[in-house]
Amino acid sequence: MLERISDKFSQITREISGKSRINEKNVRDAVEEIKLALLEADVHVRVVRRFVNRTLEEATGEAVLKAVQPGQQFIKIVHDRLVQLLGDERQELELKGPDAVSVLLLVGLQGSGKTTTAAKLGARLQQQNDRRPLLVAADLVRPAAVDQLVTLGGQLGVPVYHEQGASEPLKVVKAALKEAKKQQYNTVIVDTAGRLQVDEPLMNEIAALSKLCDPQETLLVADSMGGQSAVEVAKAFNERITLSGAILSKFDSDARGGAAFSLKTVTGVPIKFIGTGEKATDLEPFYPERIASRILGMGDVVSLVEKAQDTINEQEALDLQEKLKSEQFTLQDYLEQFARLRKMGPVSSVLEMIPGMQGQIDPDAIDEGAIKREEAIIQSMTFEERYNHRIIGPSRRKRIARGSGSSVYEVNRLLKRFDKMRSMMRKATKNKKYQQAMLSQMQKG
Ligand SMILES: Nc1nc2c(ncn2[C@@H]2O[C@H](COP(=O)(O)OP(=O)(O)O)[C@@H](O)[C@H]2O)c(=O)[nH]1
Ligand SMILES: [Mg+2]
Repeated sequence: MLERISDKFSQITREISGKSRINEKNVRDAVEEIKLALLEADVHVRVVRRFVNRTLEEATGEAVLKAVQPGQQFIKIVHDRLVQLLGDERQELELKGPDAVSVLLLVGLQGSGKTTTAAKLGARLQQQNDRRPLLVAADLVRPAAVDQLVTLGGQLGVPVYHEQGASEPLKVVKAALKEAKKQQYNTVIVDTAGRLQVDEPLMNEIAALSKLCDPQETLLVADSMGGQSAVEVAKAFNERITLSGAILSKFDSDARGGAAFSLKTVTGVPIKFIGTGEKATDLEPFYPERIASRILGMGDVVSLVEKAQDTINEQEALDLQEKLKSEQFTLQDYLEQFARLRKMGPVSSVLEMIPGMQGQIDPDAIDEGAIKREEAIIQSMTFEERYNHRIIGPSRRKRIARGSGSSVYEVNRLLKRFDKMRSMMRKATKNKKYQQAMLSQMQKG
């Protein structure tokens, strides 16, 4: 699945993420390589051009080039752009509630995987408590098509409505809808006939079927390996009968991903599922995010960058540094650091990331309980006190101790330590080399 395009992209990301500094030329070179990779993957040329322009626009800005980890920032931009090409959010099926009948009309060329996909969808929906699917054999062109669906349905335990020897799909579908009402099937999946290419008789038949059954979902099943021709097919269908989504079959055999990358942008039709094999379970929801990460060979990089961004973004890091330098680092900041950093793991590993702390602390000596008590103490202070702990007099210390379930001794000790730590940090931040190390440490997460 996507081996070729993944290889290319992983190579590009490896190269650029290894650089500690990048300039505009590095970015342009990388984007050029990406462009070639996309074209080679059979992505629509207009889509590629747009991708290139937007990525360059975003990635050559100061914010990226001057970032602490510019390579990773760049990759993040590419990643987000790819996600956008693939359609952003995961698109669910939009069906009526369980008390009404929802129809899914599957359309596409011959051999694109409609019948297989109909069965897979049936099996999938049957797993849901609120769905009672009925498959409908409305491909009456190929003699074996009805039998194929009946066999698949039988294997999966999904009922199939079919009429032996029927020749009019409209009649069959009409009868199937009646049957669904009667038997309380609420999800009717109609398998239709394909042609070798898009032609008038096919379109007419599909349009008539669509009119008859007023489908909630009209899903194009397209062979992923077709690349741009799959996109052309989608366009043709969508012009005649509005498609609500596409299912890319045979995604498992598609090394390039051209269809996946162009379809949404060119036609506006979202990809809802991918077929990933011949078995009934080989149907997966289409997650743009996961595909993009897979292609970049960076599942973990993205989540790491996001984690680090979530934890502390660069602006915050710089603000913090400024505060440290000017002695405006307050107990509130200290508290926020703990809260933020705790999200990332055990306190002991996280403390190493606090400015000025690296190498100053023996991680084994850290008592997590003590840190929780410190947090409680700070939380018992007013905001004013957190911003300027020097105003905390003896009676307030007593109150704070009581409020946090600690002793006055512990409150005093915290305040003393905080003063000491702050002056230590201030010294550290005046050292340029140290600053750099700190920032990169913080960004790395
Ligand atoms: N590897 C793979 N094969 C598939 C997939 N979907 C369908 N096929 C195969 O493609 C062929 C044509 O499928 P079929 O459902 O009969 O296409 P239809 O003519 O559109 O109904 C069959 O041999 C299927 O097993 C898929 O996601 N992966
Ligand atoms: Mg078929």
